[in-house]
Amino acid sequence: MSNAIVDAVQKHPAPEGLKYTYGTAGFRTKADVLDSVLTRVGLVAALRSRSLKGKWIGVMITASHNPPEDNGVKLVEPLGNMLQEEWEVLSTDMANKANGDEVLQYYNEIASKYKIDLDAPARVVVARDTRASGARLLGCVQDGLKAAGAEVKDYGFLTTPQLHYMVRCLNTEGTKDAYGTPTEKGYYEKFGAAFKTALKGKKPQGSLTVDCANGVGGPKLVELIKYLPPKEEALEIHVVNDNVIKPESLNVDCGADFVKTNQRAPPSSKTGPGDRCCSLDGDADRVVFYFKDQSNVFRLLDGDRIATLVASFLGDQVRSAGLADSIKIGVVQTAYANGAATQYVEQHLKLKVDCTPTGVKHLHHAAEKLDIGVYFEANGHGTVIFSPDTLDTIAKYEPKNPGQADALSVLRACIDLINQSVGDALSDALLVEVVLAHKSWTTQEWLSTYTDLPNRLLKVLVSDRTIFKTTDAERRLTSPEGLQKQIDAEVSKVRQGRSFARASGTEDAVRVYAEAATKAEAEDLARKVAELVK
Ligand code: NG1
Ligand code: ZN
Repeated sequence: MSNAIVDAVQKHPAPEGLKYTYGTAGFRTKADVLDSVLTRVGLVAALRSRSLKGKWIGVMITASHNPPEDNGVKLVEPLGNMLQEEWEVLSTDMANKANGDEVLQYYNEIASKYKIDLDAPARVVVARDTRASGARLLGCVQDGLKAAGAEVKDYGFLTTPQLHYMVRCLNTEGTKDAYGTPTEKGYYEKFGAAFKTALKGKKPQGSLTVDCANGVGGPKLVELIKYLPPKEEALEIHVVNDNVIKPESLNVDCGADFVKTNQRAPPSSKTGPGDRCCSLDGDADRVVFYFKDQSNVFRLLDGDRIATLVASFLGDQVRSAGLADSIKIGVVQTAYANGAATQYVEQHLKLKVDCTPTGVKHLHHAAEKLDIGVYFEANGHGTVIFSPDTLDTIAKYEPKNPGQADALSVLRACIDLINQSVGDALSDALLVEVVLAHKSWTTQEWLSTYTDLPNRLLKVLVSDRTIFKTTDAERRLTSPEGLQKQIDAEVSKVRQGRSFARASGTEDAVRVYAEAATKAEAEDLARKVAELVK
């Protein structure tokens, strides 16, 4: 095995002078400098699996919402969670080893430090999005996995959440926690059936137009539709921007990130006032909704809106089922959540809100502490997780009347409809449709639950972003010294002001967020804070 590892690493030499970091989204950068990283990630994946006695580990090759020339890779833990933090550090160190000998030495060091039996089985699942560089990078991972003697299942093209689903299914097969059949068909059957049951005969109003960012979500949604009830009985879906034959069009002028960042529909959009639309990102783990109102004004329904909608619906179902005393719902947000959304959850829905640092793993961990944890980043990445005790309570509960029985069956179907392993744009979009259908709400009614505070997000290029250190879920700076005081002074000058600055985990920049009572004040505050950061 030793020679094979050295050979595989030498086959994909590391470019000189580059430093790689396993960040919030795994390794992510220009695709043409990633070959060496992918081979090393293959080795780490094999080690991680062996350290867990041969449990399946996932490797997803994607750069999500980033431009077509980028790519990336992330590792998935056995239940579909993000990689453990300790292993992120090991991955970073491994990615930066210069040559075959150093890599082999580090491989053996990890094995001895974690008492990993190198003869134990290693099992790894791989999949990729539709980027042109994906096939080459897959080859690089395969070389690493083969050298480490791992058993590999290659699922070809999948959305990121589908890969997480496969990993969880494979590791729970045949147990009491079995999550589903680890095939694409199994995924579509599970979510399709849950959608039908959760609707309970209610027909969503109008149709839904789904912009697939010209990414892998397009063909997968087309497939999923075949497993949904016929459009005459349930939901009519129009799939747009699903051109994966032209990978250079991925995320270009379309997709969830374009819509959220630019606060407008993709220029190619042909929908009219009131038409319900949503956009996925390039690997279909984010979704945002939107529509044009009667005055043709673009209206965004982002991750905060999905969280409030879903939390309120699940709260209603839990109450109607007679379970309000035993099950508590909470919402987890980041500092980017609009202040009006936080206030709506706390004061109107009367639910607890937790705030965590940016990055889904932080939200996920916080949500795991709740009976039902609803977590979404404002950009549309999120899901709902149910604790094992809550699942047990819901499974065993005997309804006392037909009303309770109805609510209970909807609740049970929602558990199946929501991807428990990770935020899943396809599953989230269907969930939103279920909630709107049950509430008989249009997007306008959904929007009118509260009014967003005007806000502005700016990206500031600085010479060294590592000097920006934060506390309080990234809402306050502890370094550079004195800067937070200056920000506070600016915030106090505007009505309902809130602003914070933090170093991005995925780009070489500092992000500045500001919100205030009026658009002018929010923009002004963002500009002033950005000036202070520069
Ligand atoms: P950074 O670059 O650390 O702000 C961005 C998003 C996160 C998360 C990650 C991973 C914003 C403001 N930040 O993180 O929410 O999704 O990318 O994709 O949207
Ligand atoms: Zn994504």
